[in-house]
Amino acid sequence: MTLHQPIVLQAGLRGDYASANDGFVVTQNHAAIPEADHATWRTLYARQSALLPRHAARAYRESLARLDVAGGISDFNAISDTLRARTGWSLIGVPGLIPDGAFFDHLAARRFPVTVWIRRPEELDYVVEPDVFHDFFGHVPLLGEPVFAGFLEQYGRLGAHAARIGALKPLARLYWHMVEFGLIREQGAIRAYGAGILSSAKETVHATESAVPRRLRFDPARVLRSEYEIDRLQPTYFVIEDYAALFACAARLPDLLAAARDATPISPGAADPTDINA
Ligand code: HBI
Ligand code: FE
Repeated sequence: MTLHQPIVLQAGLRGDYASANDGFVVTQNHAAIPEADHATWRTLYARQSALLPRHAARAYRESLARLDVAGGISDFNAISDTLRARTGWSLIGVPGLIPDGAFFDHLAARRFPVTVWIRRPEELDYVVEPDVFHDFFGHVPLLGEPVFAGFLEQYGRLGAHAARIGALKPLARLYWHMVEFGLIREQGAIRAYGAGILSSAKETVHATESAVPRRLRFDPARVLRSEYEIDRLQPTYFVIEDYAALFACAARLPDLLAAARDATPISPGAADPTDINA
């Protein structure tokens, strides 16, 4: 998905930005969601959930089961009540991609932006912009995992600092590699927790089972230098041993971001002398 091209609002993006407030929040009119959209959700949910027992991280699977959302697109307010009680996170409706500043501010306040529209049936396998299936099925379950939930808030708090020191690119790489495409080792097996992986049938199998991609031990400095390409299967993944590794990384970000800003980027799929295979 095009998460990191300059977001030119209203030009070319699908959502209804005209009705958004200054935080780019829109009201999710849950009662008005057409039955066809709920049916698209159920189709995507059934296909992806079949892959979870073998490929998804335990915390993701347990949290998704608790949310009980197989039947259709959820009412964000109802889910917020459940999440708030567990980790203090709530969901806000957005028309789609929103500017970095607004995005980071929401994360820093434990508000996760979830797109209010869903892809069309003919887009089942791939949609350019993140829709409610990517945002909700991919990202929301892990907001119920306390340590990851804490990391994501700390991550958001770094947004303003990164913008000030010209390090938004390294910060976006950390999100891409560790929030969208992160892997975790559990009982000796490599499992997916990243939203970009778990919301895509192809990527779920590729990331955890294919012999093609590199799987490297998570090293924050390396991740912050690692460029990526959108709309293709990732050539390199990073593997954590636990979510505490992400939380610890957030505490070091002010120094790491400045160093990564001045370092030579590493091309997608390229090896680096510091690499350690997971
Ligand atoms: N907007 N709605 C939405 N969702 C995102 O994931 C998102 C965004 N705007 C900016 C953005 N992500 C990136 O800056 C981060 O991935 C770093
Ligand atoms: Fe995402």
